[in-house]
Order: sequence, then C-alpha cells, then structure tokens
Amino acid sequence: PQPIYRHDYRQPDYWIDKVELAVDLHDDVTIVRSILQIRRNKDTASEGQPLVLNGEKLTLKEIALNGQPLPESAYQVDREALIIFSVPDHFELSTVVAIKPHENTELVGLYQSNGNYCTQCEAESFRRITYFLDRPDVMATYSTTISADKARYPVLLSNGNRVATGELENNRHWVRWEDPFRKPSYLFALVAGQLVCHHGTFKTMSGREIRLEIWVEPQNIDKCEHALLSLQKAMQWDEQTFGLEYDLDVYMIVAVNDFNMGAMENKGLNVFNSKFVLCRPDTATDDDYEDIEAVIAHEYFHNWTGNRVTCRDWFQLTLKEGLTVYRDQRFTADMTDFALKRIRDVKKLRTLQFAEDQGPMAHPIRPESYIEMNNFYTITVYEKGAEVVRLYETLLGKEGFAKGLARYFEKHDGQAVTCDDFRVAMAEANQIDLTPLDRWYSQAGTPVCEVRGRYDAEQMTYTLQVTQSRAPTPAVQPAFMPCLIPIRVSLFDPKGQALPLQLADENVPIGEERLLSLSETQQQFIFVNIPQEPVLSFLRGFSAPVQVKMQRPREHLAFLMAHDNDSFNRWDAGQILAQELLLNLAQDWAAGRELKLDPLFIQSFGKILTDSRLNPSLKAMAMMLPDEKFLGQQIEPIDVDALYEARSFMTRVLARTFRRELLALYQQYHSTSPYSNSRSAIDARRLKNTVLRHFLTALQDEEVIALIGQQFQHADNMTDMQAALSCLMELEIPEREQALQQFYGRWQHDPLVLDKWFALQASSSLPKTLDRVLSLASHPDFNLRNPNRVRSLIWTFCSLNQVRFHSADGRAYKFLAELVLELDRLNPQLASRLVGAFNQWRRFDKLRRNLMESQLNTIIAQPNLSTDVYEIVSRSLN
Ligand code: HT7
Ligand code: ZN
Repeated sequence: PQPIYRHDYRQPDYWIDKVELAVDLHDDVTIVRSILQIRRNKDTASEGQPLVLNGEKLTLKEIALNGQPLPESAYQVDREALIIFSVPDHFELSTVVAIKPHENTELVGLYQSNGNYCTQCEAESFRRITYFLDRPDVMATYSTTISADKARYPVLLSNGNRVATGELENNRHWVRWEDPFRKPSYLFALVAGQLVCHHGTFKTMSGREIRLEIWVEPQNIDKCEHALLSLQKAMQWDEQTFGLEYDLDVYMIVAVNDFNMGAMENKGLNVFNSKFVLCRPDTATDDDYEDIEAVIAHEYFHNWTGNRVTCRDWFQLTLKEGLTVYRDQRFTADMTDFALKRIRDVKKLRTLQFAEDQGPMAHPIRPESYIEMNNFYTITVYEKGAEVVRLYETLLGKEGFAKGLARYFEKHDGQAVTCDDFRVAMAEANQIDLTPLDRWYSQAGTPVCEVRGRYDAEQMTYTLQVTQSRAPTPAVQPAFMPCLIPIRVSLFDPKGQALPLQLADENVPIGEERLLSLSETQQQFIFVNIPQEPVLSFLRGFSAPVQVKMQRPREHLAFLMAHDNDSFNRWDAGQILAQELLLNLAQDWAAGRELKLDPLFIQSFGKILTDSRLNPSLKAMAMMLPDEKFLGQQIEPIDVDALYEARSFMTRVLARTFRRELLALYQQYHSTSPYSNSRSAIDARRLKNTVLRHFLTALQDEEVIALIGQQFQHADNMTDMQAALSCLMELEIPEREQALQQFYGRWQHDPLVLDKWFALQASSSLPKTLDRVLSLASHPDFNLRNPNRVRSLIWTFCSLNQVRFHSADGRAYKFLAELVLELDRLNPQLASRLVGAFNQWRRFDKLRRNLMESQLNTIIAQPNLSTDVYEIVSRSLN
C-alpha cells in the first residue's frame, strides 16, 4: 500500500453541488439511486479531463449522463473507482448501485446493528454507499429519500428536515429528508429501524424552538434523560461562551450497539455508540455519566467546529478534532470542576499521547502522510491537538480566544479550510503574529524542558534557566526546531506565600504568577528582589504539552504538595514525588534489596488524607499513585514485575500506616441515604471508592472484606457496585466468584453492563487473569462483531493490564496476534486499534521484545492483511 502525502493536496477536478439519493432497503439487497449535479473545476481541470468517482464494494446497475444511459465503452469500474472518460462542463450524473449492508461487518458505510440500519461515513466510507467525490472539500446539499418495510423499519431518518412521507405497495413506506446546509459526504447519515424517541426542546438565543430527539431501541427508553439534559446544557453553554446557535429545526441522536468509535457528528443526525447515550443509576457509573455528557457535548460542538466549517483534507483533522476536544474540555470544566478536569486530561495526555509520541506511530498533530486515514484518529490529533488550541487561549486570554474564533467563523462559515486558516484568523482578530505556533502543527514528538533554578542571596535574584529539546523517538523525524512554549510560573517563600514577581528589565513586580515565553533552544529568566531562596512552581496548570525535567529536593515537592495554590501543580508535585520513589523501589526490588518507603512521602500522604479543606474528588485524585503504564514510560527496559511489586508495596505500606484514617474516611463518605447524582454525592462516592479499591483492599483483612461484601450487596447504584466488584477482582476468596455470578445473572441481558463484567475480570492483577481472559474469549457472550465487547475484554487486558499482558511466557502475545488476524477479516479498523497494544514493544526486555517482534512478524506475513493493520505493524517493525 502507498502512502498519501499532505503536500500532494490539490483541489478536485470537479465539484458536486447537489446530491439526490434514494435508498431502498430490502432484506437481501439495498438499492441506492443517486443524482449528482456536477461541474468542472475551472481552476484545476482542463476540458475533457475524466471524472474519477470513489466507490468501493458497490455493484453498478445503471449509469446515465444528463438522462442518457452511458455505453460501457464510456466508463470503467474498478475496485476503488468509477471513471467516466469524457464529461461536459456541467452535467447530471445518475447511478444505481446495489449494496449488502447485512454482510457488512466492518461497520463503515451502511450496516446493520441489532437489525436496524445505520451509517458511518467518516472518514472515507460514503464511497461504500454510492459513487462520489468522497473528500471533505467537496460540499453539497443533500436530499435523501429512504424506503423500507413499514413494520420492520417504522423510523426512517436522515440529515436535515423531514419534508415528505408516503406509503408504497407491499407494506412499504418512504420518508424524504432535505438538508439545506452544504456539507461534505462524511457527514451524511441514514438510520432505519424499530426505534423509539425520548424528546425535548431547546429555545435558542434568537428564540427559535429546536426539537431534540434521542432515538433508542424500545427497551432503553428509560435510559435517555441524562443524554437529553447533557445536550441542552451543551447548547446553552455554546451560546453563552461563544455565541454559537444551532441552525436546523431538529437535532437527532441515535444510539447503536455496534460502533467502531464513540460517536459521529453527522449533520443534524448524530449516530452514537450506545455507551455514550444510555444510562440509569443502576446501570452506569458516575464516570459513565460524565463521559456521556462530554461526548454529547463534543458531537454537538462539532456542528460549528467541523460541520459549518470543515476540513479541506484529512491531514487537517485536528482543525476540527483538536478544537472540538478543547471546547468539550472547557465545557466539562464549567459543568464540574476546573482543576479536576485539567488533572484528568493531563493524566490521559501524559499516559497515552506521550507514549504515542515516543513510539513508532509518532506523528505531528497535522500528519504529513498516511496509508489508512482511520489510523490517524489518534490521541495525538485529538488530545495534543486540544492542548495546541489551548496554547492560543494561554497566549491570547479567554476573550482574545473568543474573538479569534468569531473571526474564524466570519471568514470561513460554509468552507473547507486548513489549520493555517485557523491560526491566521486567531492572529488577525488579536493583531498578533502567531506564526511561531506553526511548529506545533508540523513537528512530531514531545518537547522536553530542562529547568534549573539558581538563587543568588547577595544579588537577591532567582535565575531560571530553561532549555528545550525533543524526547527521543524511534520513528525517524526531521531535526527538532524550538517551539513557542508558554510557561506559567510562581515562586513561594518558605511560609508558602507566593512572591511578587519582577523580571530584571521591569521596574515593579507584576503579579504573583507570570507567563514566560520560551521560544529559543535555551533561555534565561532573572527574577529580582527575591528576599530568600524560593520554591519554584513551574508549568502551572500544565500550560504547554511538554515534559519537564528538573532536579529538585524532595522537600520542595512535599512543600508544593502542601502549599501550591495552583491545584494542578499541587497534585502534580505529589505525583512526581511518588513516581521518583516508585522507580527507586522498582530498582530495589529488581536488585533484591529490601524495600523501604521514604517517611517524607508517608507524612505528605497523611496530610492529604486529613486535609479537610480538599474537595473529596481532588483528594481522591491526589491519593492515587501513578499507574504502572505511566511508570513504565519513564524507564527502559520496562520491568513490568518490578513496577507492579513497587506499586503494590507502596500501597500496602500506606494502607497499613493509615488504616484507621482510611477506614474513617470510608465511613464518613459512605452514604446510607439513597442514591443522588448531586456533585457532593459524586465526590463522596469517588473518595470512598478510591479509599476502598486502591488502599483498603490491599490489606485483605476480614473487616475490609466485609465492607466490600456489604457494599456489593447493598449498592443502589452502579458506581458503588462496580467499585466493590473491582475490589473483589483483586482477592482470591470465594466471594469473588459468587459476586461475579450474581452480577452476571442480574445483568446478562444488558450489553453495556455485561461489558463491565468482562472488563472487570480482564483488569484483575491476579496471576490467573490471563487464563481467565482466554476462557472468557470463548464465552457465549463474547462476540468479535461487537466492538464494545472486544474492547471490554481484549483492550482492557492487553492495553490496561500491563503486568498480566506482558507475562514472560508470551502466551498473551500469541493470543492477541491470533485475535487480531481473526478480527482483521471482520473489522480491520478495530483490529488495527488492538494491534497497537504491541506498539511499545521495543521498550521491553530482550525476552519480551523477541516474543512480541515474532508475533508482529507473523501478522505482517499474512496474505490479504488490511491496509489498516499493515500500516500499524509495518511502522512498528521498521
Ligand atoms: N468525528 C468522529 C470520528 C469517527 C470516526 C472516524 C473513523 C471511523 C469511525 C468513526 N466514528 C466516529 C468522532 C468525533 O471525533 O467526534
Ligand atoms: Zn470529534
């Protein structure tokens, strides 16, 4: 397979202005009639240029140009295209194709899920529905008529407004939809099935009433209210924050069980993985509720950032995704807690995106090339992309950012544009040169800032020396060029008071927090009038997506844990200290030395436990030790056993030392009153479940086991039930299997809850987990055709359970490789996600490296491998 390069972009030779589709759904075949109004692009195509339309897995039945059937000599059809040799400047092209959605296991194009029809066209799958110029810069208006059996498919949906309906012979019916907004083909959607609707309304700021519809299978009608509320909140937030109003009269969301990703922002008709719609207190956790709110908001925000203004080509994906993730992060921060949200987002970025940047898949947020676009819906494009958008906010302030966004819409509404267009709009609105941000788009890899602080008592100066370079990456990258890195800093006196900050060339101090701009490879910042040696708080709020390297005494970290007034850095100081100790403990364990925990850390941890001013959710965050996967990234080779033992040791020591305080916290926050979804109830559940799952369980004593058992038996909500079951997963006691059976008996008919049952077992750190996973893969409820189920068992185990997946006998590697090959024949997109669990293989010890490499070689040697899996594996092996 050949890569496609960003620099090869050129406009299409033809434009399509109007699309009329008629989709006839039948059991054995679906017939798609399309009428396209096409015109030559005078800027690129000379007269007589052939028309090349994308099309895959289509059977062409009829073709006519301006109403005249085309003779076979006038066109050619191959596996990927329909080529018409000669066309006029303006014309109407009609085609009729047959497709087989019931045979579609890839879940792209038109497919069936639980007997209902739905579509997924992003990135390049509209071409599996009809012949088209399937690229985002071709924007057209769509009219779609769907016909189907009335009893089996009473609900027929597509983008825009419903304009007509009618009855047909043979108990069939039809519905016509018209979308007045020009859109790229990837935003097309169609749904047909036996669905029911939970609806509400929203009054926009200009006074229009929008109908909001959540469509689900009948048994799920009581699980939609939270999704509806989330949508209403998102609509209101976007009006209040950015003045953005919804444009159509109806906004529809459809929940489907079989979906490759989270959700899809099709114009006016979002299709969602049911996991991000359906919830009830007894079936979904507090985290599920928060994820639903965030994903609903994300897809809604796309209506402006993605749909009204879209991407010129797929290399620009971060233009819509980075920006929309940034918007949904801000939304969630406003709905919940700013610091908590920031910590979660940064944790995710550091654990997953930093790893991607250090692996074979490292790429800039705006990639330079791809073989299979689906492989580039990555944590880099999304989350690092969002951090890059946040840099604009950091540099321009919230108001400047909003002004820039308004300018972007003013200039580009209705267009397909580039990341450069976004940067230029931001710069114009704020009359500032933002070209220095360009390197964040063009360079892969994580910048590393090395920091040195020096206090000069005589001069009363504090000098900060900062350098930037790039963390090493196995993928070959052009030489690293320095980026513009905004760095927020504060200095604290020994009492924990933030000092007024005055730089050497300033006359007076300006505030207690400063934003420094690092744009060179090396820079120095001198603060004057500093009366005593201060403690530095660096990169406050994680003001740029970089790694920080700084030698500092542990006492400074303990000090920041107690005194920093930036909640993010306060949390981070604890993480850095814990990380340093855990890595040392891992080394000691590997060398057979006795393990000892630094009393300074024990003391600092104790202060967090007993700090009554800390919000309980933040306290839970602060107590959590860095996870094994994150720790693994900090060392080479990754010693999975040593990291596991070190972390278990630290947990045990803390649990034993603070047993009394932990039990008291548990009791204090364990509610005996009925479930509530208030913020304080959520915070309480978070803290008491962190205490139980991550500390008390390690004690394995009778009192704790009894607490877990009681919580499991009496829980009136899934948050508590799942937390208790996850504690049991760590214990080799009879109650474990009983609870699993009980849970299965109660929830086997609810696929989303059953996913939890699989995931909980796969995440256990007990040595027998690999065997359990192997047997669960043959369980009657395990199903390779359902991505949620595959992710819950396989991804949880292979990606999140580091110590058990990397068992030294290589059995888990073999299991994954075989599964990837089997899955590749059904759903290459999902298979290529899973094979990514091998991406870090070079960082392990020789034994594991060889074992993983051999499985990767087996995979790549397979004939007929999909381009999706081929791209990931070949990059991994190169
Ligand atoms: N824009 C959506 C991306 C998406 C997708 C991409 C490829 C294959 C399947 C997919 N499903 C959804 C999701 C989003 O970022 O909002
Ligand atoms: Zn998105």
